[in-house]
Amino acid sequence: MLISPSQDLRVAVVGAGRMGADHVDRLTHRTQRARVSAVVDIDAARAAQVAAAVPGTESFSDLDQLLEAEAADAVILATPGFLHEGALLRLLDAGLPVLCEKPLTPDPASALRVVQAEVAAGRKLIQVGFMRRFDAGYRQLKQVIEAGELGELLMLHHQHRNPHTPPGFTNEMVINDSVVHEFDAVRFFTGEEISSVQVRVGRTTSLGTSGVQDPQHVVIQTSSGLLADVEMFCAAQLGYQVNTQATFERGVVAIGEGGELQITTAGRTGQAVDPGFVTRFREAYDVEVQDWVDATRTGDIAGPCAWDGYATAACCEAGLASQQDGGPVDVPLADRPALYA
Ligand code: ISE
Repeated sequence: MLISPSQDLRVAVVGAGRMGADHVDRLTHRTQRARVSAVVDIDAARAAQVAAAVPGTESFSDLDQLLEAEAADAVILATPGFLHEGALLRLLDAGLPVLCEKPLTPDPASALRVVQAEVAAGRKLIQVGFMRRFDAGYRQLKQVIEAGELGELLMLHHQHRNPHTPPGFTNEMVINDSVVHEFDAVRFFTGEEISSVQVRVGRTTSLGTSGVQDPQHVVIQTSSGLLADVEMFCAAQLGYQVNTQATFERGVVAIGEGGELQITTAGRTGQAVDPGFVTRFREAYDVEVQDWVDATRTGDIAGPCAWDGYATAACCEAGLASQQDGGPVDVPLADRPALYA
């Protein structure tokens, strides 16, 4: 699809929950060369309420209505993951580009069906919303790895801490909702597939959801043998923290820590901790959406693709299997189609 330079890309936001509403705000106030043309949510009142914030925006309660009305050039899909497969297959069929919030789908079998449908369509229409790849620190660390100035990358250490667990939180969500980002980060930093995943649990906080083992310790091995470990702590109470330390042959590079204002007041000194991922990664989301808009206008994508969504879903499945007995579990992958070479 080629959009003429004088026209804005018409974007429909499908799913008007927290992330969907955040994308409507971003597209309206901070994104160039695009506008929200429609909001879709199964809750028609919610869709209308979010659409009302942007004059001239239509609202629909169903994706088919949007497609019939031809009210969008592209879609941001922000519904829960279990609804993604059906929506993505319909969007591929309609030839509409889509930025799909993670996960691509909740399991590798359905993710592979989406990959196969895109391969059959013959072009990349799906970008997956792994927004950390657009974070300045992540990009700088990737450059340091590629430049090789500090020698070979030897290990990665990740800490991922959420303030609280939402109602209904489960052990599976620790991996599928949160560690999935670390799987993508390790693949992004190393450029390699992950070959095995091991999840171990030790002491559990008394401040989380009953029945959920938290924190969890995840050891990831890539195809060349690099080891990465993750402390995933979902009810950490302290705010939202995402840090990575990369150990090289001749040094260590840390991202996520420091760089913020050092504030001294009322007998204490230190740095503020972000309340959640929407603020911690606000700039990354902005860059992600702007790059996606600009690539979409020329018929391209600008970031992680459906294959990345499939590969991380396979890692999650191995993580869930490892949660059962704590042992390492291999990550089997289908052959990578030429479309994703
Ligand atoms: C949440 O769903 C996200 O996607 C955040 O980026 C992640 O940091 C958090 O752990 C998840 O719960």
